[in-house]
Amino acid sequence: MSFDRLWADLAPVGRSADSGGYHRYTWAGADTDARAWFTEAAAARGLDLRTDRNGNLWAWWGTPGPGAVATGSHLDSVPDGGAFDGPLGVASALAAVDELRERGFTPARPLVLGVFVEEEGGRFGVPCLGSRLTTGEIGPARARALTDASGVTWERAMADAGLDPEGVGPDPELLSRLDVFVELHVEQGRALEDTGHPVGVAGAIWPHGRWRMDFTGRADHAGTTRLEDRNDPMLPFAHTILAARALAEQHGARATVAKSLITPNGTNAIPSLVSAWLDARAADQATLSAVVEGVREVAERTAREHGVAHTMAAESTTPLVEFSHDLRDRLAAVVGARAAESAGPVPILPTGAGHDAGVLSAHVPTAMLYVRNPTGVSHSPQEWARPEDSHAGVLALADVLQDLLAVPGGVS
Ligand code: HGY
Ligand code: MN
Ligand code: MN
Repeated sequence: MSFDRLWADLAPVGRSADSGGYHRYTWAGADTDARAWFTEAAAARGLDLRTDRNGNLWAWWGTPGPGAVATGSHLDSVPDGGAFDGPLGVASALAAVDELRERGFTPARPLVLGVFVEEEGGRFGVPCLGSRLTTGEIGPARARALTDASGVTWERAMADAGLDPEGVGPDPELLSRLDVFVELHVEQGRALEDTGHPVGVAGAIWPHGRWRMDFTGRADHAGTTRLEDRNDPMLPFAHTILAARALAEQHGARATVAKSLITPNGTNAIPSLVSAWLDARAADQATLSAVVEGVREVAERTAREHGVAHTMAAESTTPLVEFSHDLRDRLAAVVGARAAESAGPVPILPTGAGHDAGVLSAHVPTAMLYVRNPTGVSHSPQEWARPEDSHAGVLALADVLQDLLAVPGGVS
């Protein structure tokens, strides 16, 4: 299976020799090399490669046009991320093309493989930025002004990558060509491990989002400033982290504060500013709102108690995503046809992880396949899937694409 070669070629790109984790940030070194890997693989298969106005890559098998079946995922990573989150869907899509050709299959309509930019938001802070721009969920001006940690704007980074940032924005013409989108992704959880199924189907994506919090205090000397004279932003920040966890437990949700910037970040200087990000997710919108507003209340109250100013604003939010039930069930039937009888029905899995498929689902019938992850670990160098399960994912994706491509008519 060509998957192994594709996977071996991509594996070293952006991989840290120390941790084994990946550092692929949009329009930066390793991400550029990963995009080059896709470009070469597409060219080697005679696919018609195009870069859209937002920098997403699209490799066409057949004349680009309406009624297309689309598949794909992303190549960027979280800091020190795993090998599979994103790339598994891209490599599997390329290998599925090879599998279909080995079967002697000829599509009755176009197939297009997509690679979305900035899915993790690892450099510019807004996840699924490429698909949000394409669907109009985020406006061009806001996107162009987004900056990375060193102050480089999306606009500048895109121009440095040789693309025209003035062109970013909604792409209704591209969306009109997509009849259906199927994303294969490593499972970010371990539900499949307890089943006999190497491949599962996505049910829904939890509502989730990211909120930026700024705690503005007063810089002063750590050794000479009396406690009663301090406006130390670290204290409401600390209360807020613990409150996020307590509220998540209380509501059966997820809340994480994993990124913060402390200014000036000196051992002996009380900070003037702490910026921090809340990542919150829950099975329904009301629960998510209860968690977020609970965090806001603690942050504001404890900031006041310490004479610290506080602001909190959403940087990205995603509502509940219910994938198309017809498509979901169609995929489950196709995947089930190859599954072991004894394994029972193909699992339909909810997830707290966001995906470009989730963003697209408001515009195009969308579905996802998950490949079994024995530990469930993700966003970590420890993320892993068995080679035989990755192969099962390729065969399942090829089966699903063949089913969708066999007839010229659309599913939408
Ligand atoms: O954060 C997420 O859920 C996804 O990995 N972007
Ligand atoms: Mn991810
Ligand atoms: Mn992903």
